[in-house]
Amino acid sequence: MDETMEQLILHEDAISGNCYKIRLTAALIGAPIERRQYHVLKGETRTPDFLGQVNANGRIPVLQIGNRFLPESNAACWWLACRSPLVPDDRFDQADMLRWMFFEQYNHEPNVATLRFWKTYVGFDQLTDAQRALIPGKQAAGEAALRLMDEHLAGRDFLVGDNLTLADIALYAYTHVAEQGGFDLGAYPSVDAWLAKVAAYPGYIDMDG
Ligand SMILES: N[C@@H](CCC(=O)N[C@@H](CS)C(=O)NCC(=O)O)C(=O)O
Repeated sequence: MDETMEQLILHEDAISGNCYKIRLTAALIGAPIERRQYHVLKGETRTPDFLGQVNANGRIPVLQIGNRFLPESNAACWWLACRSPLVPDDRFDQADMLRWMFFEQYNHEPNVATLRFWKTYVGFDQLTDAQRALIPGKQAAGEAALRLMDEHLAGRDFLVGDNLTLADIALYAYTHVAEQGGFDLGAYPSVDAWLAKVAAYPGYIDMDG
């Protein structure tokens, strides 16, 4: 099957950085993508139809490729870009790119993205006591992730090698809106400079695009 001919549909919520990663990857490689919206705050990814047909894990983003459904943002970015210059040729660099994408999912997104979601979209007053108790730990862990990126990016243009890769896209998505989660990006000057380089890349679209 020639999968390049298949229709691509992104099941998403426009407020989600995980969904934005996929839109940004598609824009950078020039892949047309149709968008289908769900409100996560209204539980629209938890309906029997969504769970049965789109993602049994009850979450967006899901990239629909023809009649197949691919959940997990970084897997979808990989599907789109694995044969493009957004993935390095060098075997070590390729693995290093994956290293940053796993770091994003384990150290960065659960802290930086969750605090943004709670503070900007759910609202402090609506949080449960258990969620409020998690805030200081997530703040500290998010700051540690941003610090590690900042140290790595000092003297570099991009996270891996000399070019933009999926590692940059994965980490850009929630870093550029980290202030909405209460993180001070002014404390990370190399991260700040890197954000500007990603935003200046040919084909870049912003989160509202
Ligand atoms: N690891 C997943 C995380 C997906 C995820 O957490 N999605 C959130 C929005 S960003 C969601 O669908 N939340 C709705 C829910 O859990 O009901 C990815 O990278 O795609």
